[in-house]
Order: sequence, then structure tokens, then C-alpha cells
Amino acid sequence: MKILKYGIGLVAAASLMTSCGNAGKDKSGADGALNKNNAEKVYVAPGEHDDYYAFISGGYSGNLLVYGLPSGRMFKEIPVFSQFPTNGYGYSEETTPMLNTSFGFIPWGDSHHPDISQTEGVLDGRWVFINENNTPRIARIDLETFETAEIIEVPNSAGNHSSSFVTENTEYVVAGTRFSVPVPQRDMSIKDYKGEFKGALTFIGVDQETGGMDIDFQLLMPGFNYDLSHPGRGKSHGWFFFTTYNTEEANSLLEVNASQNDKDFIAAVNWKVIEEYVKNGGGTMMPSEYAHNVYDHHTHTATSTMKKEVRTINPTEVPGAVYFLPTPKSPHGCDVSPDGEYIVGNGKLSTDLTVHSFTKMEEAIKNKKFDGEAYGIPILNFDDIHAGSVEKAGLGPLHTEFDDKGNAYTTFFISSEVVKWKLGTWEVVDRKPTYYSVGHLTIPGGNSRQPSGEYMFAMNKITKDRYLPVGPELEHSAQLYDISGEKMELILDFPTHGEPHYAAAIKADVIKDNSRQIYELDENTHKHAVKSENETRVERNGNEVHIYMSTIRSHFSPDNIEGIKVGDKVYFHVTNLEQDFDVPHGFAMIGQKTSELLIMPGQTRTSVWYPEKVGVWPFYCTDFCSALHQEMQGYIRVSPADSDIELSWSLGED
Ligand code: RUQ
Ligand code: CUA
Repeated sequence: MKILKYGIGLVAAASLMTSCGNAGKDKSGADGALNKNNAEKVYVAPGEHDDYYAFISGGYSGNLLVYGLPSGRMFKEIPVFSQFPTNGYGYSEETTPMLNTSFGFIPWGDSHHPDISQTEGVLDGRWVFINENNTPRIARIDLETFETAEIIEVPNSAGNHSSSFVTENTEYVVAGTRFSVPVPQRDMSIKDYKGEFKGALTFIGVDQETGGMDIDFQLLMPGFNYDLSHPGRGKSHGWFFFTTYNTEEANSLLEVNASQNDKDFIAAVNWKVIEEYVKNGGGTMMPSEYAHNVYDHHTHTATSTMKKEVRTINPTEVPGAVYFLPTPKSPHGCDVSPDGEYIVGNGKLSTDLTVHSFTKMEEAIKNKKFDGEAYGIPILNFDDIHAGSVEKAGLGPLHTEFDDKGNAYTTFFISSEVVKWKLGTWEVVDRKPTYYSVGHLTIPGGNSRQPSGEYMFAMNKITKDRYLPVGPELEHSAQLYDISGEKMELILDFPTHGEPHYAAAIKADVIKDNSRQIYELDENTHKHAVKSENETRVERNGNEVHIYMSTIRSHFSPDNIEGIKVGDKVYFHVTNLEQDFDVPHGFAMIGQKTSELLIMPGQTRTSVWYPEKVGVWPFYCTDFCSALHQEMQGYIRVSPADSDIELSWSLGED
């Protein structure tokens, strides 16, 4: 057993080296982007718009990036789980509550799998959700403002990886734990893991009007690792599927000890049955602590509330709620075909891709044909549910997406390629190399009933020689393929940011006309907003000083302030009075131990400054906003702590 495993490891390493070594030679090949037709395919003329938005996870940047397809141009980095000095997210007083958790303020996150909201199985472009892996959280980004609107922490969870995927009417956004942990957390020996640790699968309800998230229930499963998940759709709507590995429940050297079982499971969860159970009062409210952070774009302010309990469900108490589908060798991706019939589980250590049939699964459940149980959860017979396997497709299969013509596309990390195969016949139709070692891939409309048949892009883990060298640390590369024909054609290379795990992509038309241009000043209900320069002022309350400031091209009001003292705590509440699209102003104060503020038209932002040195200190606008941007500046006089200089402020006085 051990020999075999290490054998695969060696093949993997060898093949990885080979594929990288050959790469340079491929560059002028027939499938290169140098081919004129291919260049035209990705060419978006100056001033023209792309056809698709792609929301690409920023991985260990903690953020979400917005790209256009087919050009591969990056339009925006949306800060989600990490502080972002570019606009002050996570630094300004209004936004720091977004990063609050039961562990306190966390400045960083590891974002993985974005997923766009759906109506009747079709992407509707209202929101995009994304998970944070390290300190388990789910965020909702509003696609009118392209800002993070809400973050909810997921208790009893760790390595929040089988997340954040939505059901076909966005009834739920689902989060599953990768690491099982003691539930509730307690001081116990790690060696007692087996049978004691639990894996929480969390169903977060989504309010259809506001998008507001709230945990409906948490299923406390056996202590496996729940790696990835996808909802059923169409005929399988009402079910959710999770791959598991480490069904061995090992707690050390998992690369060996979690690879012992010939088959792990896909857990099939019937959430409609559990929903009924919960409606009838089922489940147990467990004391717990998790943060729920909500941003309001009228007050321009986030609030953080600590929740105190969560509804937990013991799966064995709900008949018909959970079944295990045996699936070979530590499956990673768990993907459901557009019609909801096929559930693909890719065993990382298997050369074959396993596909289960939903119809057969239902049949086997109806006939109560089980092959034993694990912790009271019935295990189905592999042969009863198996639809087919794609044999010897490649090495190290990870993720699968689908097109609109009955094909599936699977990434292979070790053999560094995307393989196209046919649903139903399981035959391989095409394979194309990726540069290098692909993780996820995306087809616009992935995880929906209506994937597109135009483009697919691969997000790679290794970049090596794809771009001009920039030292040891490289951005990850992505490759765009034209999939409209029988064979895939590589048409573009583009760099991504952080480590892109999944990406969600959607037709631009669905979103672009709803995109907001300004915030209405009339609707600004921020408690420290000013609506005109007449309202700007400075107030002292003990050693706290509040500066109510405004910006408009090309000055601050006030721009001269005296009477600030060493030892004060100074709040800058800056309102941008502009009501024109794309006229933000910035604010930066010399020596201030935070980031700048970047303030959108109609918005208010606050930062805090502790003046430490006597003198006259300038502040300025950081965003080149007008021909007289360089004139957009001001001074603050800082006097000794015991000074009796009166507080005063002015604009345009001599
Ligand atoms: S998982 S490849 Cu989060 Cu595959 Cu990244
Ligand atoms: Cu305002 Cu530059």
C-alpha cells in the first residue's frame, strides 16, 4: 500500500518536471496565442467592453478580483477578508467591523470559491458569495456596488473549504468544514480524535429581498474532512453533495494515513428533509459565538453583532437526511452536471473519474439497498449508484465544469492538463496542456443549469516561465480556451492575483446596467456626515477632537485647523460632496498610522490620528481628481499638550 502511494508521488514529480521543461518549445505552436485568429478572439478594441465578468478568488490575498473575458483584463480588486490600504477597507472606522470575528479583529483571510446567486438554476447577478478558509466565514458581495455587504462567521468549523456554493434559488449558501474539530471546542487529547471530532456542514439561509444571511442549521457529521461540495439542480434540487477524505479519521501524517481506504465518500444531504425537521422544531440550540457583520450603504457604516447560539442537527436523528456514496481515493472536486443527474467525484489518487447517477441513487435509497453504515449513516452500494467512470483520463484530477453540449472538462494537477469528456459515454474527446499544474477551471455559468459553451479558463498553481521574470515570487497564471468547437483552443495567457481557487463568471449584460455610479448625498445617513461646506466644523470633547470635513474639487473644508494638541485623539470624518461618476477624493495625513481614505461621491469615511509631534503638519488628497488636484491640501497646527491655543478652523481666510 505504502509503496504504491509513494510510487504515484514519484510519477507526479517526474511528470510535473517534464511538463514544465517542455513548455518553452510550445510557445510558437499551433495552439499558441500568437496565431492571428486567436489574437482576434480575445481582442476587445479600445473603448469596447468584454462579454463576461469573471469573479476570480484572490486566494491568500483574502479578496475577490473582477476580470473581463475574453480580454483577461483586471477591473477591480474587491476587498473582502483582508485590510486593503488602497481604499482604507479594514482601516477606516466604518469598515473595521467587517473584519470582526469571535477571535477579535482579523486583518487577513484566505478566500477560495466565489459563487453567484441564482434564480431557478440560472445566475441572476444579484450577489456573489465567497468563503474564507482560515477563520471560517462567508461573505456576500453586492453586485450593484461591488462592495462587500455582509460577512458571517461559521462556528464549529475549521478550514472552511467545501464552501460557498448556492442552491438553485439561493435558498442557502452552504459551508462545509475541511478539518473536523471537537464540537464544542474543548481541551482534549488530539489522539482521541477518532469518533470524537465532528465535521460541521452549515446551511446559511439567504433573505431573498435583502440577501441577508443567517445560519439556519448545522449538520454535525462524523469527523472526516469535507473537501468540496455542490448543490443538486433540476431533478436533484433539494440535495447537496460533499466530497470527503480522511474517512480513516487520522490525526497525523495525513498524506499516508488518510490514503488507506480504497474508497472515501460523497455525502449526499437532503436539505429539504432537514428543513422540514427544523420547521417542526427539530435540532438543538447549541451555545456558540460567531460574528455577523453587515455593511449599510446608506449609513456607509458596518456593524458587528456577536451571535450566541446555533441550531445543530444530529444526522442520525433525521431519517432520510444523509447517505454516503462510496467514491474512490480521496476525492477533491464534487461537481454536478447541468441537468442534475450526474455527480462527479474526482479521486486525487485515482486515475479514473467516478460519476454517480442521481436517479440510481434515489432508486437504491427507495429500495433500502445499503452496504452497512458509518456512525449510523447508511452507505449505498458503489455498483448501485455508479453511472460510469472516465478511465485513465490523467493524473491528479481535481475539478470539473460542464458546457452546454453535454461535455465535461476536468483539470489534472499532476499531468497539468484539461481533459474534455462526454457525459454518458465517458469517452475522452480532447486534452490540452495547461501551464502549469492547474487547480480549478471555470466556464461562465458554472454551477448552474445554463453553462456557456464559449470559453473555459484554467487557473494554475505554477507559473515558471510564462511571463517576464520578476524574482522568486510570481503571480499565478491563467489560460483561456475557446471551447466552441470539438477541440479546445488555447487563446490567451493572463496573470491573476493571490492564488485563484475557483472563479464565477457571468454574461456582462446581466450585471452591468445595475452597476451603481455614485452614492446619493441626500441618502447619506452616516452619523458624522456633512451635507454642505456650511456644516463643516471641528468639535472638541475632552481630548477627543472630531473634524467634520468635506471634499469637492479641489479643496478640503476646512483646510486650516489650529488648537490640536499632542495627546489628542483626532477623528477625520470626511464626506465627499461630489455627485459625479468617478470623482473620488483621497485623504492622507502625515505620520498617521493607518491607510489613506478613498471616499466615493456621496460617501463618508473616518480615520483616526494620534498627533505625537508639535508642529504644522500637512494633509492632502491622494487621488488625482482635477487639474488642481495638487492644490488639494491643508495644514493642522499641533501644539504642546498644555497649550491654551483655541480650537479654530477656516477655509479661504487670510
Ligand atoms: S480548491 S484548487 Cu479551494 Cu481545489 Cu483550490
Ligand atoms: Cu481630490 Cu485630488
